[in-house]
Amino acid sequence: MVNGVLNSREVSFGVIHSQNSQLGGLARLSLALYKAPMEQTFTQIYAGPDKDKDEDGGAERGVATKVRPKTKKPSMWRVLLMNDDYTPMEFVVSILMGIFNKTSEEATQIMLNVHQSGVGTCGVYTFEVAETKVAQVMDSAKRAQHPLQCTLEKA
Ligand code: TYC
Repeated sequence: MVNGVLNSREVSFGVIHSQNSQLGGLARLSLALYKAPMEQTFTQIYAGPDKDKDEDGGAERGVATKVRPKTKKPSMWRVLLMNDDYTPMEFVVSILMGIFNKTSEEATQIMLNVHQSGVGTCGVYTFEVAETKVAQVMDSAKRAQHPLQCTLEKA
């Protein structure tokens, strides 16, 4: 199966620009998500012989493609903070204020919710904003030598 992205509304058989195989899996994912609002995505289901050549006495063969309509809204991602027994409460509050732009009251509420329930939401963002915030949290926690964990999930 080959996945790709085309600019045009028409999907022409046989013209499939394969994505750069040198890119890593995450890079390909980011690229696809970034391009999604502007372009159509198609999936090649089966690449058989050229239908026009009629090499098989008129049997229905060829390249099956699915064309999806243009996507307007980007998907949203929830950034989650995990509880642990060692990260100081003050550090978590400072992370929520500094990276997630919460007020002192909001940050304290979220921190206490995570402390009591085990997990809590810091915010919901587009993929690239969410992954940047997760990286900032993990970097700050690592530098301060706290075991604080932060992840993202599709909203
Ligand atoms: N449980 C931590 C403590 O008692 C505080 C804490 C809250 C840690 C939220 C992580 O995401 C967290 N010091």
